[in-house]
Amino acid sequence: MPALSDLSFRVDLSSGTIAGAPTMVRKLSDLAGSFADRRALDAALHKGDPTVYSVASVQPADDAGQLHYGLGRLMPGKIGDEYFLTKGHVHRRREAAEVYIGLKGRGLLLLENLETGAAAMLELSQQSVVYVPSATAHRTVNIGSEPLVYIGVYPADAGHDYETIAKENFHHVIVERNGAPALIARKKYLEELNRMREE
Ligand code: PAN
Ligand code: ZN
Repeated sequence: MPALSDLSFRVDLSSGTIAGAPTMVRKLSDLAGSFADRRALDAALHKGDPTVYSVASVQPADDAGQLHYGLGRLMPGKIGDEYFLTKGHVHRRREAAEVYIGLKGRGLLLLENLETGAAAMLELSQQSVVYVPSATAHRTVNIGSEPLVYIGVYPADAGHDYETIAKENFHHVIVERNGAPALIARKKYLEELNRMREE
């Protein structure tokens, strides 16, 4: 654990960085398995491979009882009708919860409880805080026109399980419908896409 005097960090909301903290970047090509509309994704990748989001992580100590946090910065954009999103995960230690604090921009958190199948989209913007309970997969989406910036605080021993999500993806998508975000079952959305393309 660093000295008490070294535990304050300055966050830069415009760059999404924290002085002294490592930043991880995910590009569109890293999210190939995340978006529903493969054709729209291929078309976008043909034009380039932009950064979709970054996370600057502060991890002062790793033992149980400690906390880690990440400053996320998610760019605005869409693949087909689906808003730019994070990969999403469930915590490896299923009981580990998380608190998301919105700092800038307009976003939503997609939550899916792995045990009950319940799903919801919750506001994540400048004046909202979202509690992510145990055993709940979470993915951030940007529904605005500027970068969405937020902090997620989670137990140091939570761990990130991306494999469970990679296997089946989230069962819902957040897509733009009549100019507003809508939560739709992935299966239904894919059926709609196929039907539209057959016509
Ligand atoms: C967040 C996420 C961040 C990026 O700090 O790590 O939003 O999303 P992915 O980790 O799914 O790529 C968090 O939930 N940490 O536990
Ligand atoms: Zn998390």
